[in-house]
Amino acid sequence: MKKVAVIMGSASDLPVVQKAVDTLRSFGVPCETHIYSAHRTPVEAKEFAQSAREKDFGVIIAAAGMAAHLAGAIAANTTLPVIGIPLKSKYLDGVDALLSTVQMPSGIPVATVAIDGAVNAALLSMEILAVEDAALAQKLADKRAADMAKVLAADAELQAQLKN
Ligand code: RP5
Repeated sequence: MKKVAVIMGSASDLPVVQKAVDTLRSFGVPCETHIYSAHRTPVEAKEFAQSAREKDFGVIIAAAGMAAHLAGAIAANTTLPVIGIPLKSKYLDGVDALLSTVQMPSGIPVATVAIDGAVNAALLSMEILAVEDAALAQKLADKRAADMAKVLAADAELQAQLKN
């Protein structure tokens, strides 16, 4: 199976990014996590992106806050699919990172999830890998079914409480 790379701009991003790593691990999908910054370590970020395909990565997740250029900078240096996670920061609540990540120029796509949307980033990365992996696709379908059962159980409980 191809690996998923999970890159974050700073060690301070780890509490949110950890949820992506945990989600990938819970599905048994191999992943590798690094701290590379578009601004503070631009050479390392570029070299990682340029070598990712030959290192057997299939998808790259890139998480950053503030003027979040990491996902775009990585996407500029690979044709692997790149998923951007805009991270919430203390001044602009993550809208700064959301706009920086989502508003990519034509030709360099970044699939942007919600602010702090680390779990969805992991799920989307696995949906991409699952195009060519039936066993992984089945695991994703099982999770959807389990999530649906939880909502239906919560509704049944609500109906009983409210005596609808
Ligand atoms: C971004 O700047 C990082 O992704 C992080 O979200 C933000 C702040 O970084 P630190 O100052 O906490 O290292 O590049």
